Amino acid sequence: MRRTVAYVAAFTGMATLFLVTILVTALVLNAITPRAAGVGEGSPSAAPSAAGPVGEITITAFDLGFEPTMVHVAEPGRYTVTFVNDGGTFHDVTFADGTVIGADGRQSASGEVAIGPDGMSFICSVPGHADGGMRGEVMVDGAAASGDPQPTPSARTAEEMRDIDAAVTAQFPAETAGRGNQVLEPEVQPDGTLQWELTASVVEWETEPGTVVEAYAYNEMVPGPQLRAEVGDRIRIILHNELPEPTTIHSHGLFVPPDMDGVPVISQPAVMPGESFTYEYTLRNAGSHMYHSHFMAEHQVPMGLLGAFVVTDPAAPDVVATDVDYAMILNDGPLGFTINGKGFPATEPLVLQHGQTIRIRYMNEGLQIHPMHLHGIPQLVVAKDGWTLPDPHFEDTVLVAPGERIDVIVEATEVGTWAFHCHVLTHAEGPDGMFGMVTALVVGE
Ligand SMILES: [Cu+2]
Repeated sequence: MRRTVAYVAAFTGMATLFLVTILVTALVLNAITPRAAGVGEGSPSAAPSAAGPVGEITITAFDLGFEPTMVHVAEPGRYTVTFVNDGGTFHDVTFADGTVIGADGRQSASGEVAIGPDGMSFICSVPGHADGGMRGEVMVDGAAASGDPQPTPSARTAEEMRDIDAAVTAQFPAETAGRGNQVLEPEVQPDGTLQWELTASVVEWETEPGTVVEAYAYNEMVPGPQLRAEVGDRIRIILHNELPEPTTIHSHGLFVPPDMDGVPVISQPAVMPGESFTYEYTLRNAGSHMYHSHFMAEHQVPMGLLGAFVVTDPAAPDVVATDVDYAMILNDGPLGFTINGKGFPATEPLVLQHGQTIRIRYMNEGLQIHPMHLHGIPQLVVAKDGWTLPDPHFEDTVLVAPGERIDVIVEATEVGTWAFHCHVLTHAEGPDGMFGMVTALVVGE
């Protein structure tokens, strides 16, 4: 029933947006200059003056960003670009005119780019990296000093900016391949033990329409399958490692025996490629918990080795029942800024009927803080890290730090469509409009 409501609302929204999408897409196709057209070296377009370089620019890349993000030059013209890649993996600097200069990790490269009077934006064109923060801008200081109005990003007109923004938003909720965070029913063993098998492997994952990145996944989904059980349950998780590197699983927030804690050497040997490992224990504490890799976790977790582990306690008198129970996993890194493995406009809207309630279990598996701001309706904060708060209180922006789980209850008192996004604004909006950690709460009549 609830699923039907969500489906119908999403479908209706998509149908109404469909015509708009067609119109706006036509406009945008005319407006956007091709970005990564000239992959290779040099600029495909001629410089304003064919004379030699007027100066030098140095841009340093790291995982995942540029230093500086704002490059100041004194005048328009052709510049020599030194690209230093301090990151551990391939990055490039792709300018808005199509000029691409790339280098493997710990390598450098050079090239030339022609900067016009309004400056030029640049990104790393490796899928997911621009959304992960690899964006910058070359600014021509003389232009600003001349008294002219500030140039708009990439020298777009106001109409182009409006139409590009509208074209992205009109796609919401966009279809993409794969859906993470799906509840995986356990296989109940003869002795009552709840058993799940999780296979870690490398997959191709579509984070937003047309953006397919390499990801690490449990059972081929990002986030991995959602596990649900009750306090007192005996549980068994069998991990199969099909990655090209070692891994382990740590059950984050749960009381477990020390040899089930998933830290290589300290609790167990690393699980090598082709090997399996069985985690087994009895659940002692309820709450919004997580499971994730604890081997090179700074790499494997942002790549997708994470999932929700929700433990309920039917005997707990202080836990409020809601109509909808929703785990919202936040992540950042090589897959971009994601909510349950997807970036806007491919994020999933939350759909409620007027008067219904939802428990949102925020879980931050990323490396950055994400203050989650819901428009229109306050959020009642009821639990932190699985522990019920003695003082539930309202917030409109709920800060979720790395590793934290915050539970909120939202009552659908206000009919309408409400934006719902991370309020670190660079996680939610860019020169092409909204992206990343943005979704919506839709409250029907
Ligand atoms: Cu954020």
